[in-house]
Amino acid sequence: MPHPSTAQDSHAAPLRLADASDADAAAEEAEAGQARFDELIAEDSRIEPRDWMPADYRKSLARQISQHAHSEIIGMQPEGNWITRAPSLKRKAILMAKVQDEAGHGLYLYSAAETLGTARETFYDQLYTGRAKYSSIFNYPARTWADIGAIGWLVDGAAITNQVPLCRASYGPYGRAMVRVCKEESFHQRQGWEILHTLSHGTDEQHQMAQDAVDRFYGPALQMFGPPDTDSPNSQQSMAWNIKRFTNDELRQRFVDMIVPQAEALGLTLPDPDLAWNEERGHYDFGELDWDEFFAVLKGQGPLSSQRLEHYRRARDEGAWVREAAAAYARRQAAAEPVGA
Ligand code: FAQ
Repeated sequence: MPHPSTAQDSHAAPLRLADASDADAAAEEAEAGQARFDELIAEDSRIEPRDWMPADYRKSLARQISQHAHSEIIGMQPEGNWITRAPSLKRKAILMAKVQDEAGHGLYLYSAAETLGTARETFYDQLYTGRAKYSSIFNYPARTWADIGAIGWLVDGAAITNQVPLCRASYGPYGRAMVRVCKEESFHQRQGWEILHTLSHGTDEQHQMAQDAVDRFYGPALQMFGPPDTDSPNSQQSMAWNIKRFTNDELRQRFVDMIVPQAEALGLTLPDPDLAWNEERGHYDFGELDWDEFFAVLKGQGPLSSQRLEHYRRARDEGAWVREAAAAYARRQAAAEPVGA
């Protein structure tokens, strides 16, 4: 009878050989995958879900796309709050359509994120448990009807400025989702502009309401582009991967340049005494934003951070029976109708 350790060794040796050849094959595959990935990025082509991609690329995309999806979903709250109080039937119908669009954007984005290999329930749980980030802007209250105008004009305006370049993001499902999202965001921005224009040219009180909304939303809207480039740990790599095409500061500048003449046309002022045309740069200079406030909001200390999350949790809990019923129905349908029948 062989010695126990000899017996073990005689079984273990071929296994180690198999392990080694598997590891070699995996390394070769990764090397070829990386080379193909680098080639696709260098020629500005798209990466698709079944393509090999570096683990960090996958992780960073899942991070950005899921945060983006969460923003759309939480972003329904400030405006949803005004559906019952919209000043006319027409305004109510428009606002309902807009809020539904935001839900749709969230769903396209969760679908795009899911193609990276993480189930959407995992992303939902990250939001539910407060571990996920979503856009800082949605932690601010919509106090008056004019805020709905300011959200459309400034928040959707900032979203479009940020998202148009994302239509060219290297990850196919994300870029394609952005094309449709941007078309809808353009309508959203337009309706916000129209609300503010009406108020701005209404009574003195209405004009003041519009000005007050712009005063409160201007700074937080500029912060939607993210921290200054010097404080943006993800930008450089995201740009090397052709996910982001411009830095946070570049897009912020583009947005300021766009809204200054629009504010003039609205008859409203932007609340920044340092705002001035810089002939040499060919851009508007603008004042420093309150970055302490921004980072506090990111830590969950925004004016309505806990309320937003609580509302999301309540809606999710109360909707559990609908999801269960839909899943049971889908199972029953699948059992009754064999695939291809
Ligand atoms: N709020 O290194 P960076 C909308 C985080 S959709 C919260 O510069 P990155 C439609 C960032 O995630 C609005 N967190 O990061 C709508 C990172 O954290 P992490 C949402 C922020 O990714 C309208 C850390 O700080 N849009 O409005 C914010 O390169 C009306 C370091 O920052 C998108 O999500 C922020 N503002 O650049 C709906 C667009 N900024 O993950 C309803 C897609 C940064 O390392 C009503 N996303 N952080 O822990 C992007 O373009 C980018 O992710 C940026 C941030 C530009 C947001």
